[in-house]
Amino acid sequence: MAHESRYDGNHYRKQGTLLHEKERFMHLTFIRPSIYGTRAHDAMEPLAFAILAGLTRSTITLSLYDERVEEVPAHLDTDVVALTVETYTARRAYQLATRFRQQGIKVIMGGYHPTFLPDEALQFADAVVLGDAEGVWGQILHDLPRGKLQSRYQSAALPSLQTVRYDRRLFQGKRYQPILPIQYGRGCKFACDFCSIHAFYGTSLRQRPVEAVVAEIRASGRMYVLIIDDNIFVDVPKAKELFEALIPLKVKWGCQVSVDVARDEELVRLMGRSGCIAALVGFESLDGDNLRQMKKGWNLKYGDYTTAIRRFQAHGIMVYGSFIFGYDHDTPDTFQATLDFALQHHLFLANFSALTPTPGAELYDRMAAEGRLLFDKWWLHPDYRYGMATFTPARMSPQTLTEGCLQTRHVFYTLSAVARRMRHAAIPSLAHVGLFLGANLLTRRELKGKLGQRLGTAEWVCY
Ligand code: B12
Ligand code: SF4
Repeated sequence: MAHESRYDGNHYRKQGTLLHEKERFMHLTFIRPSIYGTRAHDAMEPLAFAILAGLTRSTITLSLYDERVEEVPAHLDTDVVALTVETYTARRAYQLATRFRQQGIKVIMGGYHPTFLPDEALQFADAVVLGDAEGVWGQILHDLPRGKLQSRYQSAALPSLQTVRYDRRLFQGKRYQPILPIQYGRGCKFACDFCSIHAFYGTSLRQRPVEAVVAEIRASGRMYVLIIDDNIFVDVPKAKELFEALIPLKVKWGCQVSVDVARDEELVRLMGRSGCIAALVGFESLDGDNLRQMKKGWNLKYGDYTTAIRRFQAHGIMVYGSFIFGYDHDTPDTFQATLDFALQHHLFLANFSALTPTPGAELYDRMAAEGRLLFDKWWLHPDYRYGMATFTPARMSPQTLTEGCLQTRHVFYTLSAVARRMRHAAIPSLAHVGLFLGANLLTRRELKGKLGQRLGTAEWVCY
């Protein structure tokens, strides 16, 4: 619907705001690249674009192509392409960016990877956004039609999450997972050396108002919710406030937590009562020396893993364990010991990943300083394959690290192991059964498609 009252040279007046003529007709296309340029079965709604759409005037035409659920057309009739870029998708993002810049389209990039490596991203983009978009998106939309796009944008202060609005209309009709991803807060109080979260958000912790989160869940009408916060317990009273508010909604939800929360039985009981049926727990390693090396020694401070897992399970929360192999105290025997642990504790899902130094994280700088990195920029290297070791481990060969992870995943996700884990997991409801089976079958399929694949497509990336 048009609201303009008066044309004024190059500008329109819209409800009291001055609007540049070109801005009025601007077409902006959001693109989420997929790791391999092909579909992914675990794709959820990309929240960054819901936020950008919520910050964009209705006079600007918006489109979205999410390569994980649809093909990105070879040619686009658009003024600007805005890509969200993670380290694993950087190669593919640069390929797409090159294609669209050759068509005379301006390219903007934001997200983790351009924040950590803006100079690299700027070889393929006209502008990059460092950090959160909320404080700078308005300026970009102002600069674009005036031909004044700057190469870097970064908010001077961390934007508050009090008024952030998620416009999800762009996702309509796309084949995403039926789970609603929702963000309550950003940041984590810990600083594990391998993690991008601390590198991206520093020590800042911000939360949205509970009422806004509850209203968003209600409006979605969805039954399953994933709270995507990296650690929902960065502020325990706030977490409790959210859980209390979730009880009347009767939704089933999942989240990511640090294991220390399990020491508080009342808290875990409240989680279960409010509908939490699955939690991803970052165990990372069974070895105390490894945990200390990664700055996660606190993982063992509040009790052992077995007690923590039993406590979650006793309150109807299935445990999704995250494990990393390759820290300096791991040996070839670590794989079997960790696999046995995951099977014996009937974990609902598990990640067994080769430690992968990503730019921006402290670990990356340490590995680089120690001369242990095997690739110059593994994320762009044509010889790198997903799941491959990217550095020389202290007590095993890179090949043993790659193969050990592969084999551990393989055994954990064989159909007989899935059936055994499910039989012994004392699953309390049909919703749990559905999630257990659905998520295990999906993960099996996703891993088969991902492991051993080159990032991006065969197109050349100059770096
Ligand atoms: C949920 C989630 C998933 C879901 C999928 C989510 C989805 N939408 O489909 C699943 C579980 C499938 C998943 C998979 C993986 N994930 Co993941 N995931 C997340 C998580 C927890 C939340 C993502 C999210 O919705 N964030 C909320 C939005 C609002 O934040 P945002 O994207 O950062 O956007 C803000 C800014 O970055 C910026 N911005 C972002 N994009 C753009 C673009 C433009 C143009 C602009 C202007 C601004 C901008 O503005 C936004 C608002 O301020 C993040 C951690 C996190 N907190 O973000 C990890 C995270 C993104 N994942 C990560 C990884 C490594 C993976 C995997 C590669 C893991 C693996 N080894 O297989 C896979 C594959 C991912 C892929 N690209 O295909 C890493 C990425 C690290 C990095 N350096 O790139 C993260 C940061 C986790 C971590 N702790 O390190 N993931
Ligand atoms: S606890 Fe999790 S989110 Fe927080 S810094 Fe460690 S790995 Fe990252």
